[in-house]
Amino acid sequence: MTIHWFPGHMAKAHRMIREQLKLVDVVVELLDARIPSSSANPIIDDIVGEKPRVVALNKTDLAEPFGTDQWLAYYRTINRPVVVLEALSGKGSKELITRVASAASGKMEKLAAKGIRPRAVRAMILGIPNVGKSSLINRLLGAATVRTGDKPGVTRGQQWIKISKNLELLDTPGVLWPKLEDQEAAFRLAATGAISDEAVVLEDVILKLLALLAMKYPERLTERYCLEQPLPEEMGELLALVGARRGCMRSGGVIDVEKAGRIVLNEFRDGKLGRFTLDLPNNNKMT
Ligand SMILES: Nc1nc2c(ncn2[C@@H]2O[C@H](COP(=O)(O)OP(=O)(O)OP(=O)(O)O)[C@@H](O)[C@H]2O)c(=O)[nH]1
Ligand SMILES: [Mg+2]
Repeated sequence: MTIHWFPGHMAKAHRMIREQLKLVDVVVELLDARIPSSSANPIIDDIVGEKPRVVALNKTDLAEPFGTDQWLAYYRTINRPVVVLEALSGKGSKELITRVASAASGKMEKLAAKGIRPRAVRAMILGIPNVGKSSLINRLLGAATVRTGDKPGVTRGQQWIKISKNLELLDTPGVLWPKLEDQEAAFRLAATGAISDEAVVLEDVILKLLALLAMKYPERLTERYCLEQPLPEEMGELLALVGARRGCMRSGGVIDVEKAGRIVLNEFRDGKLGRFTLDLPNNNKMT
């Protein structure tokens, strides 16, 4: 299975992002705290150029705290402003605003020195599909102004939103990059829901996820699905056990392993199997 997802709307979004960048003072790079390196766009340096950049590690409620701490330390060593965020609850969003303002302060001072009237800071929010860009904007506004959803590819156009007299944010469509060179990273993107389920062989993603969970986190599976250790080595058998526990039956009393697989995938994505950090800094990945 090769995972690849770069539909036409993403190529178009890349072009729009490059055009809009001229108007922007700061770029907020939203990363998924569960997979900070897999969710980082490898061409972002090229896209962003010299613009000030703030990293926001989002969905930290779904990531392991020790992993998030390691990523915070990493970004501090490379002197990049970084914020821990939960766009859904709003935790960390005030700190993000402060960071954005300070990242833009140099530019604002230059404008003031030229006698240009103070204006709102303009920040663009960039990130992979489904990472929480639109949720962040809604949270900051305190209202469901832009559309969000639990699948990738919800935002299609870009939209400037006035957050306050001091800040305007540009919501952008989630983008991946033309070639997912690192297929392990691509798997993590698919498993966490950044790649459309329709664009992958979902069964393969589920089997690989299950193998990862069985190897690294067997106790989470035994606890959640009331299974006994040791777990079967064959993933099909393991899915059948999950299916039996959850009453996934086809007619004739056959266990519906496909349904069982989707349950595991959804519960992994929702945090019901616990918090996961699948990437650590310095390529010290968890799988
Ligand atoms: N658990 C958790 N879920 C979040 C968080 N932030 C966003 N979400 C969920 O993630 C999903 C995607 O959110 P969106 O805001 O639509 O993501 P997006 O980055 O705008 O996605 P695209 O427009 O498709 O690029 C939604 O189901 C949100 O509820 C968070 O901090 N924690
Ligand atoms: Mg969106």
